[in-house]
Amino acid sequence: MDTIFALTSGAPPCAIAVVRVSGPSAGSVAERLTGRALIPRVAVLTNLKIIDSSELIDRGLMLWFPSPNSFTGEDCVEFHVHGSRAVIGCLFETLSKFPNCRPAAAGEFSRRAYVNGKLDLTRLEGLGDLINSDTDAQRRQAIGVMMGGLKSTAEAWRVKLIDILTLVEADIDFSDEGDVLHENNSDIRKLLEEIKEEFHQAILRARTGVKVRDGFSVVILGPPNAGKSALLNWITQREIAIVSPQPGTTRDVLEANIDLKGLPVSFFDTAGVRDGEDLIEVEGVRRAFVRAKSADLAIWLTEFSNDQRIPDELIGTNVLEVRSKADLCENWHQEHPHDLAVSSHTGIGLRELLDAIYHNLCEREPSFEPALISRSRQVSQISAAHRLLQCACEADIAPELIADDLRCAVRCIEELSGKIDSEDVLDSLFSSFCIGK
Ligand SMILES: Nc1nc2c(ncn2[C@@H]2O[C@H](COP(=O)(O)OP(=O)(O)OP(=O)(O)O)[C@@H](O)[C@H]2O)c(=O)[nH]1
Ligand SMILES: [Mg+2]
Repeated sequence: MDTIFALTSGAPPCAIAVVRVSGPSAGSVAERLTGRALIPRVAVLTNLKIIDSSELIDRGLMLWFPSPNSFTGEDCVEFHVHGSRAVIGCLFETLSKFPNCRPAAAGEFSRRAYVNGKLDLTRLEGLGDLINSDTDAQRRQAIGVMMGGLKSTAEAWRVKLIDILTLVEADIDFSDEGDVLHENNSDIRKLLEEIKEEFHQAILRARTGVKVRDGFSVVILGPPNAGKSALLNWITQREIAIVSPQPGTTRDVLEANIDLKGLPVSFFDTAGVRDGEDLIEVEGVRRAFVRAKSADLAIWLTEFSNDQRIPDELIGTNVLEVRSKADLCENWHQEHPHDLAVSSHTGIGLRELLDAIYHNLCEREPSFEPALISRSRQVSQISAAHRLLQCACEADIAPELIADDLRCAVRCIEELSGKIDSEDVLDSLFSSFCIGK
């Protein structure tokens, strides 16, 4: 087994960089670099020297985590050095000179932690999401999973399924007829229905979890010159899109992400909707509608003076009608009291618009409690278990088949926490983790 190393802190230059070394020779590497005896779990200020030389690489902290009490479960040492490219480069070059010591691949520390039983897959996925979290909702969701929320839920499901399986197997052993569930076993049916419903609710909540993890999308559409680009710039507080009085300025779909009260939301600015001859503009409008169709919300933005109705292409899309350039219509409050109106020039109505967008997105979700399921891998495992239970719940099904469905459902739930034999699945999972994790 190789000893691996990587930078586990952010990109240099930075004040302090943390370099993690894990594997069988981590201890001897640390002793040779520092010339000191190792003290477990105590931060030691020490010199780090180039091997077989008195030349100093840097002076920093060393932390020694002997196996099994480390992140990976292996012998592990961390060096906290100054975060310059030169210091890290010199330290890496020195580490590479030790036999069987090499840079870690993406997710390799996590994979070793998983293989050594330190963390199950759900907790590692939670850890990955926590590291990648941009907004508070993402952080709250990820920390719940990282702390083992999904692991313990999956374990409870597994136990319930096995309990029902035991009852079904007893029924098979004692039943005279053997072709349908024994009459006094209506409680088996009840238990099957209950856990099926639990899976169903989990799948419904997962929609929110996936949204919080991956982000919501809001597309701004409207006629040319409606002020779509000015609105995007105001929302993001950046000069992302070109704003000009010339109709047809925006042609491509432009994207910008914001943190909307804790929700990750991507806003898209699009080409003004009109029938035109210009091929590029026609393509821009086509792309605008394609983007809107898969969006969580489309904003149809028009000036008060423009009565262009919501295009048919948006039928079936969640649309919020908004009036632009409210500053040009002094009496809009009296004349259009129910309209949502904004001005990117004066800021009128923009807070209200963001509130309306937030509520619109929230209303469509079953609950905004931090969800435990937020990855498509997890959703597909639970959906598979749910489908098996739907089969098991069918009337007149032989107990042997119910037992089969239950066994398969147990496997699906076990795979949720990572009892996965396939190396390919593990390869693809861990390669999505970053280097140093
Ligand atoms: N008075 C006023 N003018 C605005 C407002 N928002 C945008 N404008 C002006 O309206 C013109 C068009 O604005 P854009 O944001 O480029 O409009 P657009 O909808 O992106 O236009 P296209 O990209 O051509 O479809 C520019 O001259 C803006 O300065 C507003 O709130 N009030
Ligand atoms: Mg524009």
